[in-house]
Amino acid sequence: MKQKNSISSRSSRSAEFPATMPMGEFLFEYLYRRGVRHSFGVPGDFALPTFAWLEKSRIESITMTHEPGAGFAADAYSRMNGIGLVCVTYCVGGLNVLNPIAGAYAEKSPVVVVSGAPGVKDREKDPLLHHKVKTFETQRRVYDEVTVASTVLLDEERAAGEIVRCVEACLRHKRPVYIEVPHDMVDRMIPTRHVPPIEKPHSDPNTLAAAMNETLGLIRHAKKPVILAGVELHRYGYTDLAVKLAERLNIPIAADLLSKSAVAENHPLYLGVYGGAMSSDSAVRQYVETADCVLMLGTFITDMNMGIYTAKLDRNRTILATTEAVKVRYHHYDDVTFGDYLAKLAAAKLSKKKFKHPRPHIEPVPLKKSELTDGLNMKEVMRIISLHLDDNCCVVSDVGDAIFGAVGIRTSRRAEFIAPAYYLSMGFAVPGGIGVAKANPNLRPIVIVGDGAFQMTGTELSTAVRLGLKPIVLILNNEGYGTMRKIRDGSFNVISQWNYGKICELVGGGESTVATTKGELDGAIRSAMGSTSVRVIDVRIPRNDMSPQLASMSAELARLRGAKK
Ligand SMILES: Cc1ncc(C[n+]2csc(CCOP(=O)(O)OP(=O)(O)O)c2C)c(N)n1
Ligand SMILES: [Mg+2]
Repeated sequence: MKQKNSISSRSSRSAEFPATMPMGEFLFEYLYRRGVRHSFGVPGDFALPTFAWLEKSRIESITMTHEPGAGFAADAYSRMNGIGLVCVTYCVGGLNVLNPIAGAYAEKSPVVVVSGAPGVKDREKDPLLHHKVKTFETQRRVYDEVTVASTVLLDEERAAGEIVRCVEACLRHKRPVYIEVPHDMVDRMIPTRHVPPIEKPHSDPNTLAAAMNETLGLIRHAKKPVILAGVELHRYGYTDLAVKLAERLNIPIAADLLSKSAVAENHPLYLGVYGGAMSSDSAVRQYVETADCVLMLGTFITDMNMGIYTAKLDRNRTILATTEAVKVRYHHYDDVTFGDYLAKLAAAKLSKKKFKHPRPHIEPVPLKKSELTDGLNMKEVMRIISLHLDDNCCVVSDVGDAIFGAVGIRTSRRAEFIAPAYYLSMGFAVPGGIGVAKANPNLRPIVIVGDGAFQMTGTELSTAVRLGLKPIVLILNNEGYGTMRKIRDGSFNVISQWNYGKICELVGGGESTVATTKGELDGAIRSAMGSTSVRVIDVRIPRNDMSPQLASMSAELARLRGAKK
């Protein structure tokens, strides 16, 4: 009788593995059981045997036009799905996808990178093999900088344990991991016996009690508390817990740029996006900065989230609880997990606070007949987009004024929103839309991308067409690198003016429109919403226009960088 080995799983998907399995089969089956359903990548000779196992597995493999696109798609997919996968070949592919993986590390997105690699035999005597950079270890060493775990599967005995260790680290830390698969190892039978059990992090009970004691004291005394709902609430599935806490205590909630959409924007306790000078409106900024207790739950304190250091949050009245640490005013509590802290907080005895909304939810104002022929500007573009969003939309924003302007999107329903709002790598949104649609087929990606960023990864529309996806892609066409022009202008901000609509002909699918007025944009989005294919809208924005958020941001950046305006 075959010996069986069981691996515990976070879900009912746990089942027994045969005592030995081909490495490639175990790798993809384990990833499948831990939640991966799609892989994004580009093959290569060292990776072909691994791709063959991927093809035989239950995971759908999606070939993209370029590895950065695969990386961004996998990142967006991981944010929505809880774990994602990118498969590439050695160095030429792996190093091509490095930037998106660095972004995933910075913004805590759980992506598993599987890279094909030279075989055990190839590595003997250190020959000059194609795709090798310095040593056979180069790619893995580079990846150690952007991952929480890495392994090269050179040892059959330890391979299963190494795969489990890396995948579990990815799930626990919500950050990328790297698994290198030598091409002559992937078909070998590996034992699944020595798979380590999954260890759950736990809190030190006394430290947890002390942290809670100080937290509750601060909340009890607060007359005007506020919750800043951070992105980790969404990543770790704690959003509902935080919203219930807010509802029970009647404490208002603000989001930040990374966590925008974590809370439904029409929730009676929702204030808007806070980010210092980059806040969605002055009422949000005013409320948060005059609160006597700011409860930051899962918040990333980044320069962007905090409006390039324009945020005024005094430590004396702040609590910061994340997966990394719990800090209450000037005290730092180690060994307290985010989950335990939130659970205790949610269960704590506290009385309701008084709260009067400074500016109850304002829905975007519908277009009047008299304004239909008006030209476009960023503020109006965001208003018009807001008018069309519903629960089935996911706004995927690229970097540039798309991301600043998106702070101004205010929906009447709960539309999702994702953006590389901290790492800020251009090229995220078009492939990101593909990742979103694969992670949740019920969501329609509304991609907002600058003309410059579109020129980086817009070719992935080809992948969207092939997969039958229907993103609506709004290209904010302001003739070049508008954001850079606002900080410091020069010939380096000039790009070629493309005929963007022609991309549909090039990729063999979709339809395109040009929008120069409010009425044309409104009509184009309405028509796109009713269509079942890729829609590209070339949105003509005056060269010198910018969103109100970018105006205050670029003034801050120019001041910090010392540029003369
Ligand atoms: C990969 C990458 N390269 C360069 C930059 C620096 N950068 C930030 S915004 C920007 C210009 C973006 O231009 P566009 O996409 O047209 O958006 P706009 O600023 O015009 O709204 C550049 C070059 C970046 N963030 N990411
Ligand atoms: Mg531009």
